[in-house]
Amino acid sequence: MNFTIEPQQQELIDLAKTIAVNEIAPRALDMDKTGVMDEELLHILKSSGLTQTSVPKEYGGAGLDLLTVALIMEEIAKGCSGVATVCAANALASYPVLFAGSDDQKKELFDCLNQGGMACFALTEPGAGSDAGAVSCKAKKVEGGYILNGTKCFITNAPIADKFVVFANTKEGGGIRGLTIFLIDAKTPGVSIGKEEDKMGIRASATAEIIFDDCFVPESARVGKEGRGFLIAMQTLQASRPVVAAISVGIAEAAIEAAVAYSHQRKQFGAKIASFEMVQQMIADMVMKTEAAKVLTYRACVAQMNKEKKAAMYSAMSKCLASDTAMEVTITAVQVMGGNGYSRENPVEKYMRDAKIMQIYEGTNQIQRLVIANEATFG
Ligand code: COS
Repeated sequence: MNFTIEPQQQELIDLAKTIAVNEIAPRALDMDKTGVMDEELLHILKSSGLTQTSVPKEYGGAGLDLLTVALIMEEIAKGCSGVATVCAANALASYPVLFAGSDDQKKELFDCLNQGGMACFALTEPGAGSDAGAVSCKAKKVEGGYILNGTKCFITNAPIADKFVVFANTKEGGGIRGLTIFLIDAKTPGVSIGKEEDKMGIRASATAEIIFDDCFVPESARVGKEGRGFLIAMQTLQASRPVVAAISVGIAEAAIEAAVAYSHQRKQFGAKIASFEMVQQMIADMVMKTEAAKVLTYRACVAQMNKEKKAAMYSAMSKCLASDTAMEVTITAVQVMGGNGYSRENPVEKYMRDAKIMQIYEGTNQIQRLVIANEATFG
């Protein structure tokens, strides 16, 4: 696999690394405890371009390719994967507009992100998660636009978003052929934020319901054609899952770093535990599996960038392998660190809680295996 990172793109990856070390990691445990994103940190992320990684050059952005976005998110996730999730959610919300939006819609969303605005991708509902086609939020056609009614749940960034990319059904009987996308301003009458989740991990990122109550949006808010929403949702998730993989790799790398550092410092039976073969075996497995997940993640980005036929399969494989690896590696890191790993004074128990969501969001790993099996068997 060959890829080159342009010097300008490398600069942003290096900047992400510096910010992760100096600004994110020192605040991570505090944000984990309070469940609130640090305001000053959010400002730093916005002003350094890390919330705008998806903005194309022609709309005033850096025009980053997917691999660079993934490498940036990997660095941010080493500091805190909740923070990486906040930044990546803006990219996730951008893809439907990039793939199907009009020039005006792209301008609207990307101007907002460039000015420090935030966005969210609102697909999930109480009855539509893995079954993304089962969206019951209704968009009824009326004179000049649509009226939306329904509730979205588990929406990352909802409480801080200025723009919502919303999936609603325009067909009477529902079904995937009725799924339609709308770009909606958070201040639109009839839109409100519902219950905010008190989550196990990635607690720096806010997750909440969005409620639409007779919310009128003009026709110009519709992104792409009526009924094209499911296909665009699939294309979006295909593009975004390698980013989840990269965040997972970042978590695993942070866990390895903490476990290795601890193994050099902790002494038992008169020796550093790093010298014990059973500890070495745990570390060898952590490093080996993380490296494999990393290579597959970058491969999935390249497959997506080159529009390879098997890009959807690579995307699903990278997300599935990297998140399973992050889970395993973080559990092992806690084991290496023993009681200290279990303590909230050290970050590895946070990494373990954070890793769990990587196996769940943007399509559970069971769904990823379905996608992989479909392509491997019938593709
Ligand atoms: N790119 C483009 N089109 C795609 C696609 C992709 N990656 N994946 C599927 N499609 C298309 C198919 O080609 C098919 O089109 P036609 O009807 O024109 O033939 C259509 O979408 C339906 O595909 P399929 O029959 O495979 O759909 P299923 O209902 O069986 O569902 C899964 C497929 C389960 C894979 C899909 O619903 C899914 O990904 N679910 C998880 C959703 C998710 O990630 N939710 C998390 C919340 S969002 S953060």
